[in-house]
Amino acid sequence: MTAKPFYVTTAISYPNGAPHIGHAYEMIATDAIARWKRLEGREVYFLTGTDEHGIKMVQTAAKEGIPVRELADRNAGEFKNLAAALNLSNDDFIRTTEPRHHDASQAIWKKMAENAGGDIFQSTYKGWYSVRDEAYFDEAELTEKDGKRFAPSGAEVEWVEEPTYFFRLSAYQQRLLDLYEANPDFIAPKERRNEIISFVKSGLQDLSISRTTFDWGIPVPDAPGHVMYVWVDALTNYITGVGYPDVQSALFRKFWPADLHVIGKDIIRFHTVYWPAFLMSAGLDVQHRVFAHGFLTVDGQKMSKSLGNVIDPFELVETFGPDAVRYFFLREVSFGNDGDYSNEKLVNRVNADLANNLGNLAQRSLSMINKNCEGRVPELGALTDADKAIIAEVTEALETAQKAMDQQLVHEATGAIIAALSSANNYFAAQEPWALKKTDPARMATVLYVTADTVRRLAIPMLAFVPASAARLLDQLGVENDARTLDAALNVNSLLANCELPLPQGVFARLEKPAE
Ligand code: ME8
Repeated sequence: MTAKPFYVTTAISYPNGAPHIGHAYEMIATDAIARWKRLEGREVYFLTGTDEHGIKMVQTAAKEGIPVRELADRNAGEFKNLAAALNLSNDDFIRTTEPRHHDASQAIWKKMAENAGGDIFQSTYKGWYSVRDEAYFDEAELTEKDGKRFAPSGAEVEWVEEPTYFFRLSAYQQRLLDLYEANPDFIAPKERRNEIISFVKSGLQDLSISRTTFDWGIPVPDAPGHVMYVWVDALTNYITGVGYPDVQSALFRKFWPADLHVIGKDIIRFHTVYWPAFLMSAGLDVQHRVFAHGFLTVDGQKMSKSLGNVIDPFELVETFGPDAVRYFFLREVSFGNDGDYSNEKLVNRVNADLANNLGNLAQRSLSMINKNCEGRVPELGALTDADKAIIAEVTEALETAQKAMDQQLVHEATGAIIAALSSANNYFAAQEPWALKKTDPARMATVLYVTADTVRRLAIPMLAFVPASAARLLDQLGVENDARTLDAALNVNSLLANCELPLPQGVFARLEKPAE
């Protein structure tokens, strides 16, 4: 087992509104990845937070008639609450309005400006800007309708002309292509990688990186009137979070470069083109990998305030509980593709996999142990072919899940575990331990042991996905905390015979679809 540290981040969200399920989804998936790495025995640092500068924040606050800081404070609090409601295991929550982040952003700016080539220069930006995307666009990327122009996201763009600082992005074209070439796993999923490579090959323009028409941002060092373009400071959060500019700090040395940035598919360019170029310019190592997940729709439709179908993640957690919500997204959406939410799909998925499959197996085996084995882990006798087959299948499922998680294919990992649980349910039904009670109690004990050990081995990886419920299951099996690792899950038959177990209690209640 490798004990290499692992640094993973979510994107930081704009707190211009309350969090929606797209934000919740990204948090959940990243948390599952972080928890899995901890189960591997790695020291993990998991960062999430809010991206509080930029013109979008200014405009939203103006619409609400409140100071920008008030808007940022209110909604940043909501994002923090969401992390807690979803039972996230983040080690830090960064807000880009914090002093530590101002220091880091100004420090990286200076490094880029001082770089041998002098990567920052003053000029005038003339071009299109999308406030909703907080992004600049070339004329060629836009579509036109009724005299208005729109970015690929559908957001309207506006013409801006202002004196700004530029980052010499054009100088990084070849170095970026070399980076992608040398690191085939830098961008995932694969199709995204090809898109980015052709974008970079088509030629990179220098990037405007300061704004002069508003002041809600981090001041550019020694340049009165200029604040940093929001994406310069936003991306920098990933190094602020581990102590930059103190590159000698223990945190920075241990965790930078980040192992994985988890983001949505709309912001790949920022993470795989701009960010590595900034890092190279500042003389810092480039992150190892970026995984872009898909977008969520609701009942097949895009979420929007006007359609009134924006789902409040707090309400979801309130109705179904955090583990059900987590599980649904992790299993139902193929990570990297778009996904759809509906109450019905959630209820069906959670009932089928958690209540009827995992919950059922645990409850049936544990209550038989309670009644027939004096509430103690039974003795294991000689193994039959059927026992050996289910044990081997569980081992295989754990290996498949590990391979999937190495690629962040969370849905495949959960799928492998659930498939093994189905087989275990079939094994239990076929062995009919209840019928063995009178005829062959020793054989009954073996079947119950094999089943309980199977629940143990499959509940351990479930700690990454449904942490609270899986922990309750492991409590009921008397599994000590230090035995809750993937190595321990690979160890066969390590439940302690004769260990006294607590009274079994159902962990997964069947869900009802809420009334519309
Ligand atoms: O982009 N489904 O912030 P953000 C799935 N501040 N994911 C979604 C989604 C949906 N419907 N809507 C948004 C920003 N996301 C920047 C990031 S990082 C240095 C700065 C994802 O609040 C989106 O793709 O618009 C992004 O990864 C995250 O939620 C935050 O989006």
